[in-house]
Amino acid sequence: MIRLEEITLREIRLPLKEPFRISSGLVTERRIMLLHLRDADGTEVWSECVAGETPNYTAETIDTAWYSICEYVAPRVLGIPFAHPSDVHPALEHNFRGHNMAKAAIEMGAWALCAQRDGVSLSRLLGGTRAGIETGISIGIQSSPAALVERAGRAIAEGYHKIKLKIEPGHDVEFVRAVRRAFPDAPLMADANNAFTLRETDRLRELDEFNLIMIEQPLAFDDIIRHAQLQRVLKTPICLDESITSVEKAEDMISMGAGRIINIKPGRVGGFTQSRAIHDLCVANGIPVWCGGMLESGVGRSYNVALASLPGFTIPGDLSPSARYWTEDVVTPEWTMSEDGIVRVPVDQAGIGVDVNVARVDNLTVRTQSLRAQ
Ligand code: OSB
Ligand code: MG
Repeated sequence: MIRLEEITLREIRLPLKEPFRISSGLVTERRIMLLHLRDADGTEVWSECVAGETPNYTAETIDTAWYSICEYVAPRVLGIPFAHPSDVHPALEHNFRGHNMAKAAIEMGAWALCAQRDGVSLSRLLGGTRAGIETGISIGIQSSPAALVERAGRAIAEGYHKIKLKIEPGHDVEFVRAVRRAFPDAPLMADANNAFTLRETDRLRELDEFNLIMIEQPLAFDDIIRHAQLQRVLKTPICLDESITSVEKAEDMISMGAGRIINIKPGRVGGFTQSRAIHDLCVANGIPVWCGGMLESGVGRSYNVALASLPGFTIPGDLSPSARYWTEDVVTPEWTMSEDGIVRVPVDQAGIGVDVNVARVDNLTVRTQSLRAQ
């Protein structure tokens, strides 16, 4: 049983080692919400809310999520007994629209609490079967094709199994072509974060010649119908990210042929219960899935790694090691990647598998708020 006694929200600031530019925005320093959850039986865990700084990915931001957790999410869980963590999601959906990342921060924390208390890894509690995850990197938009070739080359040398190139109109065909010419056999993909419309269909079709594993979310964030139109004329598989906010959206994608691959980010879909349902649906329909990232700290990363250990996650995840993002992470040990591009799943430890460096988090904290059961 889970019965949350206290939820503490913290905002920390963590500068990225290299600026991260996508078609819809630029981040140089992350504002990250960490949460500390304490159960009535004394069990404690950390979780992370993956909402960004601005509403350029989904409508949520760290500020809307902070408000939403305090006003709407926490009151629905604090002091309330849940027999199983999968019961939290329905309690957060009833007459409560949207705010998936706010909900997920608590829902995923409930899974971690359960794992921590039962002495099992979060991976195994979720049904994970892998001991290691093939790792991909997401490379932001660069100033020139040559700069992108240089950055991608470094990533390939580091052993990454999937190289995702962020694109937008004007930073698209020539950039991808340059990387493909330099690395004829590299596992490349592109992510447009909604930057195109069907008017640019011919441009997108030019990408077909580069043997990309997939093109992620070329069209609008909430549009399944036009992705279906586009997929009919594209050879490259479309992968949906922003558009998949629930298992029903995943069903729509499959039935309409709007894409052939799904990027599952647990924050975007409201937590692990929905993530697992989407995973199971995709396995049943022969749709490969992979775990995306939101430039998480080592806390959020542990949740992604656990999810990516499920059997249907057959494509490398955006789970780069701590050192790709930060001078110093907030967890011990930091997340590392082996020379052959594998992130190890901490299956031998209870809970999320890393310790939070509380003194460092204290130093980085710019605001905090505690909520308790009545
Ligand atoms: O579209 O996958 C995306 C980061 C922020 C917002 C959207 C996206 C991303 C990434 C980052 O690609 C992947 C990572 O965390 O390494
Ligand atoms: Mg994406």
